[in-house]
Amino acid sequence: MLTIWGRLSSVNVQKVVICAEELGLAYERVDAGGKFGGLDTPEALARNPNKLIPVIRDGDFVLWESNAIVRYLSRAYGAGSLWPADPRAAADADRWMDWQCTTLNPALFDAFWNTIRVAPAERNQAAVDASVAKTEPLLAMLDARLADRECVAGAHSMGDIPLACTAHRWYGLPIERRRHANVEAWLARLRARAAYAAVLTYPIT
Ligand SMILES: N[C@@H](CCC(=O)N[C@@H](CS)C(=O)NCC(=O)O)C(=O)O
Repeated sequence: MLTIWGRLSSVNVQKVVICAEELGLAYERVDAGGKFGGLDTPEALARNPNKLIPVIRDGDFVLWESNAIVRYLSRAYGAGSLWPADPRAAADADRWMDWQCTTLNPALFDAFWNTIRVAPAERNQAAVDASVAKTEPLLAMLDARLADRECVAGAHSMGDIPLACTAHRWYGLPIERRRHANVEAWLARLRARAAYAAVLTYPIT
């Protein structure tokens, strides 16, 4: 049985849960992190010395880093579906996963942090504005990518999962944003899948 440690309000945990749901895996999710704590017990530290979630255990194999977990589960249990059979399609999906964690997520983080996690009186509006200004061109890039494809790597794949979690967060922020019709349509298509619907209705907190 697969065990997933992490609270569902974390985008990084959301990725792993969507992946497990898409693959139809039997799993147990244990709330950890945030208000649940539990990241600095000796057992948790042995699983992940970074004191972060998500972490999984699959048999005797323990793994942390959300995108690495999505890749592992996809390759182990979704060869030919979440893990595309064509090496170029797999690399394409992989590339968009890296882009999510190295480029898109850092760009929108300040907008998320200051509008959701920081008390209104302490909000740094300049940081929100800078973050939105950095994120909009990236979403335009994703929008162009999705102009002639169902999903980022063609057919639905692991590449869509991290991006969808970040896009869900973006569209849940109380900010003014531009319309990106292809991104919005892609996110709606993903939300229509049971695995995404189970997670991407979770409020942004
Ligand atoms: N690069 C890591 C980042 C993990 C991370 O930052 N996790 C956050 C939640 S999104 C965390 O554990 N925060 C501490 C907490 O929730 O208590 C990954 O993608 O898994």
